[in-house]
Amino acid sequence: MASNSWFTLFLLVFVLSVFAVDKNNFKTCEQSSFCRRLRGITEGESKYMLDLETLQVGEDTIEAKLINVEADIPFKFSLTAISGNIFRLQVDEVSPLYPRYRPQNALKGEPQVTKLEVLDRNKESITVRSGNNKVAVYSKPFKLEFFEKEQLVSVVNGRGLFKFEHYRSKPKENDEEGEAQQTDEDPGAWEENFKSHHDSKPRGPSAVGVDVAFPGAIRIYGLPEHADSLALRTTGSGGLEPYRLYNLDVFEYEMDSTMALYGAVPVVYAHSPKGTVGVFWHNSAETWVDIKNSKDGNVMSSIVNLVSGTKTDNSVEAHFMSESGVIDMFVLMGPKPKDAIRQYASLTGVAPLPQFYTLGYHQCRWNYNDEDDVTNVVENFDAHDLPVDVMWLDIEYTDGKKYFTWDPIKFAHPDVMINNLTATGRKLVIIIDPHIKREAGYFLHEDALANDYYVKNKDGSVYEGWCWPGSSSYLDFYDPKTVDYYKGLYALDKFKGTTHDVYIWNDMNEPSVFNGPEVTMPKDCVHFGGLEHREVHNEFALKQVIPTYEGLIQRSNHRRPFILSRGHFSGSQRYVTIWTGDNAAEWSHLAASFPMCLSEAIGGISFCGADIGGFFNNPDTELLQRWYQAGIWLPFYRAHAHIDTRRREPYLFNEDVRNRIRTALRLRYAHLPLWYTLFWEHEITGDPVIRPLFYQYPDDANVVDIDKELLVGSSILALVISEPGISTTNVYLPGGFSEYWYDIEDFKLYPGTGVYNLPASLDKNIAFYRGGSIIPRKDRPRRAASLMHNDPFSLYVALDSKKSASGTLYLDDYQSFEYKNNKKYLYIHFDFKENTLTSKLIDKTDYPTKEWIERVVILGPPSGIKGAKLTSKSLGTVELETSYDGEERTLTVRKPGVSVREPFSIKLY
Ligand code: NBV
Repeated sequence: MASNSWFTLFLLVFVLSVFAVDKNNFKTCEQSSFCRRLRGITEGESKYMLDLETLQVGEDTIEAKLINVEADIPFKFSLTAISGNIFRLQVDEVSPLYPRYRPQNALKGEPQVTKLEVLDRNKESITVRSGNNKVAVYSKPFKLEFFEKEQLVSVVNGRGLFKFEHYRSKPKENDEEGEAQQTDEDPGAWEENFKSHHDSKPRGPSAVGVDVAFPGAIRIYGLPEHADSLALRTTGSGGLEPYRLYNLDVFEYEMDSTMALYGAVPVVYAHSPKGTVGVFWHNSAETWVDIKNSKDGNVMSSIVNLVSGTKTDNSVEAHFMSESGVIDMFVLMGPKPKDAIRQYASLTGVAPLPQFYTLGYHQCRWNYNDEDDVTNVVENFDAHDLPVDVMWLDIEYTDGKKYFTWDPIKFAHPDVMINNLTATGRKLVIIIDPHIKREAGYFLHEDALANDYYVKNKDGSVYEGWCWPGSSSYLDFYDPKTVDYYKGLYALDKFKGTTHDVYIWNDMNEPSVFNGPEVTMPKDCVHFGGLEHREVHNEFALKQVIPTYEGLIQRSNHRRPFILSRGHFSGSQRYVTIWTGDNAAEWSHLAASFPMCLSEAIGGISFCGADIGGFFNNPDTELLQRWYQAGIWLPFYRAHAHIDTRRREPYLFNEDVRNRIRTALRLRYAHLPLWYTLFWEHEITGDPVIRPLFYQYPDDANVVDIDKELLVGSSILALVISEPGISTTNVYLPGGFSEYWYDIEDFKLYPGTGVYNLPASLDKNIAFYRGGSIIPRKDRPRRAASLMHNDPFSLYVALDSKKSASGTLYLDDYQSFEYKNNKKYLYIHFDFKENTLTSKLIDKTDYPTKEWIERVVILGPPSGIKGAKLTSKSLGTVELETSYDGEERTLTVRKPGVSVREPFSIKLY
């Protein structure tokens, strides 16, 4: 064994033994001083008062002094109307001892304000209006009530849990006589220990928090990332910890847990068939959120309701608690899920359209051993007719975990390997972690030391932690000169061996520090400008991926970047794809992939996936197949496995397994035009690419707890099968009698009347087309998405109960920024009614595509059709061949042969 491998083995054993799954490595709320303090506030009249005598009314904002009555400390309160039915509530210290931090990159820019009108004003309160919405702000006790069209939808500080710990000097421990001072402060307020770690808290306590109630709501969603159900659960009762948002590398994370994971998106949506309202808590410090969800309504209140016939409050609530920063919260007034999610997207941005190939299948493993291994894997995919677009290299490709270098033996000729790959239309993604090996002679480390690029300890020395390379330091992405340098590292002449076809995976960027508190960076580390790590922790990963993104653009400004990031925060969607990290080969982890990615999607991050097969351990073939089948309905489709697992590339299995996986892969590839169109529509509207059922069917109270189903756009409903050995499964089809659903394989029709029990053998891919939609597909099997660019389209016209349908198709060169820069794209609307399919361009743009319409398949077709006529400008009117298949389940119109570029109509007669 080469000494390098011994070292890796040693590290593995080290990591497995020291940091193996163990809840004790991570704090509970009780072990976190600020969470304990804020959670311990007694409910009742708020200790804060708004001094309405200081009220100032502006065009879009009202401002006043908020006073902590007990300590006589003044704060600045403001309420601003933001365009698109959003209110922004901010509280900051008037003159803080240290600057209070606001995240730098979660918002896509300064939110656009809009007019606010005062409706009523007296000594106790002021009521303002913006659009259909009204806010009543009360002075004493300090409280805000939000109304949507006169309906009370949200109450801020109704329970009086508002808290803003102002910065202050540390009280002296001893008075003049040397007597210890009496203090009722939490023992962890000024310094705190966790296991062997000490947090020196040089600035003392600085937490902020507030409770928000959502009267009338029946569920609350959001707060990714957690391995939990989509609907949040009531915390506190039964000892359930609050949902924690603190980006952490949790080794072998467990299911049904409110523990923190790699990403933090502090947005919630409270929902009922009556309406939806959201709150975005704009804060990047460690955050805990206590939740009350009426689905877990407590038994006592139900009994009281029953006996008295009255309704006690069992509404939905969230209590946000952050360690530092300011109170900056956006109330997203909805009124429907779609509106609230668009409002959130209007603040934090959308994912830019990815390249087409990124939606294909990705093959990853920790690790492909060497260049030949990579080449062989792709050859095997080809030999077995299994499509694949991207090969991935994990940390072992580097020279001793020194990122931006190649192992001189195993990856001695990366350019040759990459050219082999790209010659067949494939791409390569390689990993770049944020820790830097502290090794003399390593150019990056030497540059970082010489130019002061690293994060510091509180005493100003360079921070050293332990990660894959051993002793490591961490680039400080808060320092503009580090950011500039980092961008440059991705240049082709700097990162030798890479080409335009190499893309990036930023892993371990929570950041993961093996010997740090809770496996991360100590909170008292210091970033550029004197920022404490405590303030910025959840934003750190986002800070890394921005220069990665810009570095890739700087490198190849004609290709859209692709970056996978593990750590994430609000706003990460503007730069990266994410995945659910180190899951395991267990059925429960397959099940969780749907709610976890759905939660991210409503949190603005649609481009999400889970490691197919499970990262840890070996899946049996049944689990593996179900995973390949369900995974095609998540936006990011990548198989990945831990270094200790058996090889599991799909061609390694027997013919039956291979065939099923091939069928799933081909279904994925056939639907790539739909995925691509949805990503385009996401970019222009903010609508999530995958959607929970409550998003599309907000009036249906039956869907609020559905975790096993999702919608791809509005046209496909997919189900994850997450139990072994089953031959039938239940599926809920929403929408009522008049909503039609067609099985995507045999096109059988099911009206949306609720639960069906359907056959679910391993051969079955369970998904449905919604009647009323037109789904663009490319049905010719290819080896890679990049080889499908010029392929013709098949249009699947799924008719609704009125025999009509509509849909869209977006296309461009599938890789460059020409769609943005020069409007080189086509966005097409298809409509089917009165037996005629028509197409027209939505935007006045052009793209000289060779793509054409190969076939139109009509599901639930009208009967008695004898033929079809196509009319277009260039072809005139031509007769087309038609045929009914499967006892008139479908009607196929063959070879319209018309370019998608020109408007056409096809009339059935
Ligand atoms: O780089 C190795 C792994 C990677 O394969 C995985 O996908 C990441 O989530 N990485 C974590 C490091 C630690 C694995 C135990």
